[in-house]
Amino acid sequence: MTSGTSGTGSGRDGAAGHGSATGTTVVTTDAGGVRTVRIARPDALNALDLVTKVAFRDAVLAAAADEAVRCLVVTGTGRAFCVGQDLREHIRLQQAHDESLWRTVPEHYNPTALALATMPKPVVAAVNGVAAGAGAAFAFAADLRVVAASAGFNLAFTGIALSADSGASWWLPRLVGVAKAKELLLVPRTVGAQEALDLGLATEVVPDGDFADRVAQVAAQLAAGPTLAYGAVRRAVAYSATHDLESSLAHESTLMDLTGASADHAAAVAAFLAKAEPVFEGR
Ligand code: T3D
Repeated sequence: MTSGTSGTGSGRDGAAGHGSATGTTVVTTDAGGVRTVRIARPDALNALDLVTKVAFRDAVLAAAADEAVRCLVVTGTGRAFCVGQDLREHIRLQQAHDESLWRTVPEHYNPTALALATMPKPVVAAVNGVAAGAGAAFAFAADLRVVAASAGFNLAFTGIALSADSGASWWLPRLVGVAKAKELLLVPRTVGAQEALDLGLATEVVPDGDFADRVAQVAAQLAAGPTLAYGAVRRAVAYSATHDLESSLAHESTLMDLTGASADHAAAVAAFLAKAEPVFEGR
């Protein structure tokens, strides 16, 4: 396993970080096909200032593009996962009439949200603490949300008179239904881990003491799985959300052709018939 400490960019053996006056705010580590991207501003509850937004986006895009990465884990440091926009920086930029404020959704949040949702490999949100605003939306884009028992979600946007961004309005109704989505957006509060599990926001709740081990176990299992098929499942589910049955059947057919011709499929069928454990190469 390697970990990064500074600088921009990412690599299997290095960091995806963006140095700042206060040091590195996004750190990547690699272990056995699992890329972990960790927001590291614990004193600010991992709020997204400009430096962190850029570093996080670039780290997520790098994980998406790297074929050696077979599972991405996004997480936070300290008592929060990520509380969204850094409101201290935000007010400073507002008061300075800084135009970069208006570019942050299209330039930072949207590419990050899209890459999390569409990269051809599984994504796990390891929700170690409270996830708010854009932070919650990024967690919603993951396939699995492993949530620490002390963590929670807060759809904070309207609390500061904003609508919703980073896909929050897209994911929420799909995860919890339209009525609950509106309630959580109109009357923001911190939804605790157990309620999040009951609602379908969390896929799993883990005692805090077991959290790191469980995340590592889930991620390792996915990284050792049939990556091509996982990516195809992501595409199929996303496609079906906006298409009718007939189109979705046709799309499934295309993806079955793709995965049916894969090395992993042939090897897994042979392993099944030989009553052996399959070994997936990810292709
Ligand atoms: O440019 C654009 O287009 C805007 C894009 C916006 C995208 C967004 O993400 S909007 C949503 C921004 N986030 C929020 O509004 C969340 C605000 N925070 C909260 O509602 C609460 O802090 C939490 C529910 C997340 C956690 O509550 P709690 O009770 O555990 O902690 P706390 O006491 O409220 O906060 C602890 C500290 O963190 C506190 O600072 P202090 O008093 O200890 O010096 C608080 O100010 C700070 N903090 C929390 N959230 C943020 C933050 N500082 C800066 N930015 C934050 N987002």
